[in-house]
Amino acid sequence: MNLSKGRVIFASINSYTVLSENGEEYYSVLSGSFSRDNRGLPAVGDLVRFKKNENGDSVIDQIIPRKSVISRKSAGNIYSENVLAANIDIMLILTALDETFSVRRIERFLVLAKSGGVTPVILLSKADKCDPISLAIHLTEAEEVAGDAQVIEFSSITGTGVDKIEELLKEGVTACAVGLSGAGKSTLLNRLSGDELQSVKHVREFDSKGRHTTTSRQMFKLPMGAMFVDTPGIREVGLKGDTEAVEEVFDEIISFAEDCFFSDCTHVHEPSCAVIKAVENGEISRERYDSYIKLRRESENYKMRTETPQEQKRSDKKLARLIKTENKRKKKF
Ligand SMILES: Nc1nc2c(ncn2[C@@H]2O[C@H](COP(=O)(O)OP(=O)(O)O)[C@@H](O)[C@H]2O)c(=O)[nH]1
Ligand SMILES: [Mg+2]
Ligand SMILES: [Zn+2]
Repeated sequence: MNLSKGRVIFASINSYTVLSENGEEYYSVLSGSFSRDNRGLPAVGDLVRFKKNENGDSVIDQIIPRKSVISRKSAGNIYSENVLAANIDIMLILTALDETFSVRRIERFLVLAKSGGVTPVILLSKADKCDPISLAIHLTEAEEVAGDAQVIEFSSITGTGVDKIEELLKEGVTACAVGLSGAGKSTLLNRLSGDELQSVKHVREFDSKGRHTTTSRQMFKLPMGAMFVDTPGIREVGLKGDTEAVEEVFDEIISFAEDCFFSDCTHVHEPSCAVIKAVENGEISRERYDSYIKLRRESENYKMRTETPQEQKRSDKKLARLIKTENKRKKKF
């Protein structure tokens, strides 16, 4: 079979747009022999092998292994993975400098980035709406949770800080913007791209040959060279079972754990716990600690629910223990 290589630049329910290596766009569906193995369905950013048809459209046959992925837990009570984008280099975590500002949400996205092998950058948007004092406070708050991630405040209206974002978006880079609906992702995309992408929110259409007739799609080429994925607003950012990613994001908390009495200390109820001590004497903020426990529990919960029956049995016991320790913690604080 004569397969071509391309990249998914638009994905919806069994309907995709694939950009071929020579820059042509093809309307695509999955082939009958599409192998789902454990990567699931194609997502925006996926590199795929696809077969062109005589009528000008195409079928996707397989996903080429991903080098990174932005994925979360599916919404609600479903314990499965929902891939937002694949093969992403930089996750642009947008948080508006207004009443929606939340470092807790930033922490969540940082875990998602670490977990998927994506470099996070924290973008504080709508700087024009924020007075200098609040701006300085929010900037410090963001830097406190950022770890090694860069923090940039910017405004798509005045252009402040946009040059710093542009510097990151060179040829060969794929960036994905995430954040609450209304955080300013699409406005940033428009600012970065100039006028060409005004049709961001238009419904896409294909001509009879299966090619795009509008400029609308989910992944865009920016004038500075990078590809930019604009995600629709994300309301729920459920974590999957990557507890190591949580520990990485909260590494200053973990660094205290070396001095805990028990080597398997959960830092919830144990005596001589150096983490709890650090919370009590103010070296770790209560909010930061609570956030760590919450995200860790969420990850552990996912992990347990996606295990095999044998693993599940062991985990049930562990879960019971966790609930017990959690109740003790509630009594304690
Ligand atoms: N004042 C101000 N408003 C902005 C800025 N960026 C976006 N907005 C406004 O915020 C609203 C939501 O922006 P949008 O880009 O659609 O957010 P998205 O849901 O994250 O894509 C729109 O009314 C924008 O005009 C900014 O830098 N400053
Ligand atoms: Mg948008
Ligand atoms: Zn401890």
